[in-house]
Amino acid sequence: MISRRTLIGSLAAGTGGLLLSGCNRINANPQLRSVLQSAEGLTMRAQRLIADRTALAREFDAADLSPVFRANGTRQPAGAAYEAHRMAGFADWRLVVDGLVARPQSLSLAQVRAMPRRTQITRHDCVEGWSAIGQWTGVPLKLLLDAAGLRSSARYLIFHCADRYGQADYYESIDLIDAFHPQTILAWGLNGQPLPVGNGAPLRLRVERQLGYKHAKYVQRIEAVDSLAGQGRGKGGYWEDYHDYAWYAGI
Ligand SMILES: Nc1nc2c(c(=O)[nH]1)N[C@H]1C(S)=C(S)[C@@H](COP(=O)(O)O)O[C@H]1N2
Ligand SMILES: [Mo]
Repeated sequence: MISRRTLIGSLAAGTGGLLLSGCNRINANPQLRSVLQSAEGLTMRAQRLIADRTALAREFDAADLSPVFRANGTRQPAGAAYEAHRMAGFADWRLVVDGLVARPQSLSLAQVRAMPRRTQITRHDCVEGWSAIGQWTGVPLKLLLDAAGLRSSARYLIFHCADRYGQADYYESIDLIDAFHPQTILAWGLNGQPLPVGNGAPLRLRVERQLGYKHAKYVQRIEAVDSLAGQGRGKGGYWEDYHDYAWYAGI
């Protein structure tokens, strides 16, 4: 597995600047770079990071779609329970939204699909060094959170997945800036079709300002918490816990 640093370099080189974020633009400007290396730059850098986080990820046209959207990591959760759901067309799948919420939710796939939807064509960037452009359709996460009524003590959302990866249950987490970002959706459709099993059926997270491993597939429960400490090994996700990946994987 290549490191995240290597990946960013190779992605940036391979996409002719598409992925270049504020940091790369700053690096090209020696004067600004020296300011940012100073103590004063610390504040500026922090502000820029916060300001940038609400910006939209680039959206593409239908002509840009990858011919095949690769499936990566778990391609089908093991075990009889998931297999039974798959055979039943996920009719009995439930999405639970609980934890620090006023009104815990347990929604069927039909109920999730009946909610207002957003469709977006975006590029997925995996740290293993590949990217793909797909069209995702799903419910804005904000609408699920509004239905559940987040308590003011909530700081993070944990996405509990139906698969194990390696030795542990796959999970991921995001903060509320990403949770309420307009392009953050719980997707049930890919390229105009129901989400394939390989890509996370029946529901998977799209959190477009972050790298691929943050996009939890096979989501069965979204838990609002005030700290990441009680989950897994405490670093906020499977890759964070077991492979030292960064919790914040913003792009
Ligand atoms: N539940 C679960 N979610 C997951 C993974 C996984 O193995 N299990 N792999 C992650 C990684 S590393 C990537 S790159 C994307 C792959 O999404 P895709 O299969 O649609 O390409 O899912 C992410 N979410
Ligand atoms: Mo990935």
